[in-house]
Amino acid sequence: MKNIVTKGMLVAAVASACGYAAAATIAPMSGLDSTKRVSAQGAATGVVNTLQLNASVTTSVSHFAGDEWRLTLSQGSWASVGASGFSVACANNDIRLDAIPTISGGTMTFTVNTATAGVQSVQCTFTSLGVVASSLTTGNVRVDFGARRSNSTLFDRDTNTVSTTANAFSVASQFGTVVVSAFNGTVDYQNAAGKGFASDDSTSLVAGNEDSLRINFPRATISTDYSATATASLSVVLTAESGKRFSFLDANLDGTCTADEWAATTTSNGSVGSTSGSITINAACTQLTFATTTAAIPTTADASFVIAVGSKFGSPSVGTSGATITPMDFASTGATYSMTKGSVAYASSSGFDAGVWDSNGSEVVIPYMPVNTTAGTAKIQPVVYITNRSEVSGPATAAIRNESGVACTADLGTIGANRSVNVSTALTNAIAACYNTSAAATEAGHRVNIVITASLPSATTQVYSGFTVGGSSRVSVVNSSNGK
Ligand SMILES: [Ca+2]
Ligand SMILES: [Ca+2]
Ligand SMILES: [Ca+2]
Repeated sequence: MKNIVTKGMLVAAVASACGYAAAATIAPMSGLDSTKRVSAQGAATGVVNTLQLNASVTTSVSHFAGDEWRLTLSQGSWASVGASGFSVACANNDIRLDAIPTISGGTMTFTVNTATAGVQSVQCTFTSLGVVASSLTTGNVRVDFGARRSNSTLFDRDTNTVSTTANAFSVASQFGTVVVSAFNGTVDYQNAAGKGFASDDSTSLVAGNEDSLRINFPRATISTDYSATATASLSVVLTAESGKRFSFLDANLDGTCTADEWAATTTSNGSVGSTSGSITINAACTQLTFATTTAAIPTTADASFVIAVGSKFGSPSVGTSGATITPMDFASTGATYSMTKGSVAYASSSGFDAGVWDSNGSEVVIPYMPVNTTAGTAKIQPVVYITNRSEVSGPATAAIRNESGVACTADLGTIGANRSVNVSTALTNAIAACYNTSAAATEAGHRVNIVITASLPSATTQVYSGFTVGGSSRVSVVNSSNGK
């Protein structure tokens, strides 16, 4: 039978020299390769259907007609006797066992038909004990011997815990530990108007600068027999950070994405590539799905799958078609992969961290700003303008901290190209919402540090900062953009 593999082992029950009753021994026979490791993936998907063991049991006590013998398999199930070409014979016919044992999962139970009275050391050879490959789980595949008299419920005759156990072979994954190299790109606002990444991972999958996600499926550090080979199906699903979208792949900027919109050469700057397979995107532009039926299965070499995302243009600018890349922090469990063959998962993750895209936009620090929202002469009102002297339009936010170190954020809206935008009210409202929790706090006012981050080129972004007291008496406050 082409798909049946035979191994040999010895199950020996030997008498102890000091008269200790029934010390049985199981050990690999000469010729048994108990170091063999069967691929769990190959066994699960039919690379081998049935593995066979040859086993030998040598008794150390007398056995009797009506006794039962049991061979117990760990990590899997016995195949039916008929399927494996099984036979059993004992030396000199001093013991005769039923030719057809009772098999239930990993237990195989024989009834002793006849036994020569007074004979204690009888060797019985079991040939072609079949193991169902698809039933195997990883670990050492062990056979335990035990016998019982007809008046006993336990198979503890002619046994002890050490010598009546033998490892036949082991089952191990042919995969090593899967490694994910996550996204880590910087959306470039300094030279690419936010439409490309600052550097190129050079995967050759995207013409311009791209950032890439790599899933490495390494082969196991130990060799396995009956390994699955060739190809499997692989699916990778990438979900955008909550509330954000892969809008740079929306080539016609109509708010929805289609499977191949990024292929448009005249309307799209965004580009996606992968080492094989097809790529689809959902209509909401929030989920990318990569699928292939030809993913290499790691056998003698590692296999990897790469997804690259970025700009198809080497130097995109404000005039390049398409939207900017939205910086995002992919959720720690926002991406999945699954390599399968039929219904068997070779390797999978129900959720992994796909990394982060940050940006190199402009950052301006206002080290100190007093704020007091009390009405009247005590009122201190920040006055902050962001000036953008570039052709790029981009969003701005503020990260604020008070004297107690409590963080607060403010959305400062979009700063259009070539203009100054007054963000004073947005800042003041955010500070009031974050910190004014009591009348006393309002009266005492706040002293805060403000860091403004804008998706704009640094060289052409300036901030004016100051404040008014009681509605007049404007005072300038130094910030890190002064002097530009
Ligand atoms: Ca490239
Ligand atoms: Ca990268
Ligand atoms: Ca669209």
